[in-house]
Amino acid sequence: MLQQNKGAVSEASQTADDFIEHKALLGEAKQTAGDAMSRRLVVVSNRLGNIRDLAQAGGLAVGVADALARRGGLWLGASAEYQDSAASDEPLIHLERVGRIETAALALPRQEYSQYYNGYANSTLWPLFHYRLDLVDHRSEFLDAYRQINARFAKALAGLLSRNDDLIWVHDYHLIPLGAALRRLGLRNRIGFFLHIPFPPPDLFVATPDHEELINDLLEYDVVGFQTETDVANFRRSVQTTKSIAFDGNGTANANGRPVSSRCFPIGIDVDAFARMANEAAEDVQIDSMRRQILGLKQIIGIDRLDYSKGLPGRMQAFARLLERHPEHERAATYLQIASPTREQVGAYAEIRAQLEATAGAVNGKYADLAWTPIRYIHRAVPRSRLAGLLRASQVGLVTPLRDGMNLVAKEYIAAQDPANPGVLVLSRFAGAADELSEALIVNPYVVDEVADALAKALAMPLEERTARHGALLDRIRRNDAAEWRRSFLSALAGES
Ligand code: ADQ
Repeated sequence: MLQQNKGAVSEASQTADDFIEHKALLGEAKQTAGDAMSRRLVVVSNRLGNIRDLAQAGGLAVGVADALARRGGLWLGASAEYQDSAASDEPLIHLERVGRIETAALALPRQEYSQYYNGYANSTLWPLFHYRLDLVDHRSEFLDAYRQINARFAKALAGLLSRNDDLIWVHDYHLIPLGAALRRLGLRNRIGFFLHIPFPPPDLFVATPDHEELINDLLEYDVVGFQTETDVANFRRSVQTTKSIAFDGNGTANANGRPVSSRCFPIGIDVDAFARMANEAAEDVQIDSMRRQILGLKQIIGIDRLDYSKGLPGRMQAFARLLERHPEHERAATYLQIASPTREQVGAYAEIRAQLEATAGAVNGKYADLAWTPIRYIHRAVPRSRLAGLLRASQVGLVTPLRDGMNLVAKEYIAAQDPANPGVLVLSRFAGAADELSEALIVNPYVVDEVADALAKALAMPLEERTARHGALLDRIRRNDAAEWRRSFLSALAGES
């Protein structure tokens, strides 16, 4: 049921205007750090995670749902339903409660949403932040829609807040201007922003004519969080270049008379939950694995959204090079690539799909015989429980993005392994995860021979070396897991660290 924001539920009955008036009556509430756990958490992301079925949820949803469930909280995201074009400009929100979590799905105008999501977010910012200036599409109507949608999110959120000590946690590149839009509405709450994707170096960042606006927006947050130290350094240098504002030794800068803290919070996974799922593999996954065991076939696996940042054609070429340079792997190794459809309205994604299908076809055409298909390529979303089983049943995890904020599949591969007989992770040095996972075989994905040789090394690695590497990696992903990620971000957001 969609309803007008005003009066939707008692707790959320204020409009933005009511809220500002209410705040004026209260006066500027003093911001104290307080106990992060006692303050309501409000999460905002472009889409809502599936909190009814967390087993099927990845990344962000796993990371924040637990915090929301424990302390109670609100999650605002765009609705899958669009706003009727004849509707008034009041935010149209569908509210639902699951346990202690309230979700608010905001209906947005279709055309404006598309120019914001397919346009500015995924045709301008995504390629720019993944160092792909060649793919950046600048259009003034994209930027206008991006700002307009962020203003709609801000108005909706202001109407849903009931307390000025609610902690607000904004996620990802879709919502960079949200903090500034909330400030314009008079909000003085602590607001934090976490960027899930890389932040480019200043030389690339200034290639967008909007760079100064984006930096001004980011400086309106109290905490700006990144996946890696490299991203933090790129951000700080970009602030220095565009605004001549420097960060101190603690990563804090003084902008607009307020401190802004910038730090790295590497995202992690729920290791035990993923390991359990991997252990309970579906029957057909087990049968497939037994069949390979009987045939003596080892499996290399890749799991990704079909995105040009993931380096998929190069990965297939590296597998073909493995067969060329190490012919003992012909009929002895097989490569399974699951690449789920994503952002198909954006031109660059149609191109990568065609390129990948052509590469898979060419390699199979050259090497396949009746008993052996070198590359199995699945262009469909696969349930997570199945993915976990497939990761466990694969002797090599191949994760070779050209640029990636973190890459959770790398961590999921480690969690899924049997510690007594683990597989080997081959990981791109350009994934944020490479900073933590140094016991993986780290490769440069641009050098096909290097990836092919790492695959050969992984396939031949003795048990003793595999268990030693895996043990160290497992320790690392346990230390930096999903709980630690949200604990450290929320403590910084509450001003406690
Ligand atoms: P993504 O680019 O989506 O996320 P990634 O971290 O690898 O990249 O994947 C997120 C989740 O989606 C994982 O849990 C994975 O299992 C799942 N997934 C991937 N491919 C799938 C498929 N084909 N079918 C089903 N599920 C699939 C962005 C950033 C990353 C960052 C995350 C989290 O680009 O760098 O790690 O956010 O911050």
